[in-house]
Amino acid sequence: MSVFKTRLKQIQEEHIALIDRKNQPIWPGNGIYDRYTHPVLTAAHAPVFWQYDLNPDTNPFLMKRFEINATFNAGAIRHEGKYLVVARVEGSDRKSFFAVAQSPNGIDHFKFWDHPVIMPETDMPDGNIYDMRLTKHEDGFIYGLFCTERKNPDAKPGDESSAIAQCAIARTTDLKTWVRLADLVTPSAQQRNVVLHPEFVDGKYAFYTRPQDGFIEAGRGGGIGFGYSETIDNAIIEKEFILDQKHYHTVYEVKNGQGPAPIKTEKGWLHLAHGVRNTAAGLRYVLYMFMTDLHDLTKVIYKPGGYFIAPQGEERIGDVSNVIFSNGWILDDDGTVFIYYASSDTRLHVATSSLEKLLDYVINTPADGFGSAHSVAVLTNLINKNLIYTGQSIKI
Ligand code: M1P
Repeated sequence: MSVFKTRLKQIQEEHIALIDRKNQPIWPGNGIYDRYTHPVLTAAHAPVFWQYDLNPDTNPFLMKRFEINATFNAGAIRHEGKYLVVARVEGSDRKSFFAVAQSPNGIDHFKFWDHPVIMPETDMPDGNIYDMRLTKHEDGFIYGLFCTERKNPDAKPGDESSAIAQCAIARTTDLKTWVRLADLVTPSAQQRNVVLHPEFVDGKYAFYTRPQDGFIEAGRGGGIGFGYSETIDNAIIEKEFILDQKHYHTVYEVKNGQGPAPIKTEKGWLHLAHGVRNTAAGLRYVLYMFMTDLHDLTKVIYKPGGYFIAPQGEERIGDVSNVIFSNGWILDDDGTVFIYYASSDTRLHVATSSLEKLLDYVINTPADGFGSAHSVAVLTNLINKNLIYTGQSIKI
């Protein structure tokens, strides 16, 4: 058999085995959600026909002609009975683009659609696009808000890193054909992690924003912002309110950002967000949750202290290590919640929970008391209640 044919057989068999691989929950977990044994999407999930020229005459060694480096930070939606993620796919050239992968059950057998998303551009071409948040809005469209990054026109000569991040807006009804609208205009120099609220608020479109001074630094940006626009075509937010501030010595002390669009519950709007702190080993990204009031969207009514998901085991390592990031979740009809989170800017995982469990977690987990003594008091209270309840300490 030729090199070409031998390699093709091996590559195809390996790929089929990967797509067919079943995912199993890892028990007992923490009672809040279940992690799974395997990531749901990796670079290796990219179809063979994306990566190789499959003509033996033009590619006799069956070399990769288009290397996929990573598949991560994905928007998510249940659409026509399928669990869909719109993943950030990154090539070896560092450019990200979007591609839809579908699964019959939300936890395994994720398979990319044949073509990546053809995202139209505005008259300012995008340098890089990533991290789409999907919102099924009550106006009837599915919106994808994502970061568009372009070289900073004011960069000093020789500075090839300085960039401007802004919120791009596109809409669709089928996730195949996308119409690009104008980028969101806000009072802030840069924007990332912008999310469209699913309902009108006083007839206006409402946005969760993340004002930031620089490309990396949130600076005086303060936290997760919120603002309104009269329209979605040429959307403009005149004023941003900070609804969830960054805070000294917490998991969101350097910066934070809204994850997916919040889920409406009878108790309030359930939010998933990421928080960033600095360490001697660099930035550490974790997920946390909070809830806002049903009627006053700028009022946080519950906020558990600490992280909800932090990197564990192999999740800690990747292109940007020590990062957990999420921009997609799906609430199913039976109350199951599929949380799609990426690890270390490299791969995508799922964790499953339920609305009932997440409400219990958000409402009943102690808030951050902003000091060690408070944490010890909370722990002591729990220990004492348990000792009274069980009548004794557990002797080992
Ligand atoms: O590398 C970690 C994350 O960094 C950025 O997030 P933030 O804007 O909060 O700093 C984004 O580039 C995100 O894609 C990435 O996962």
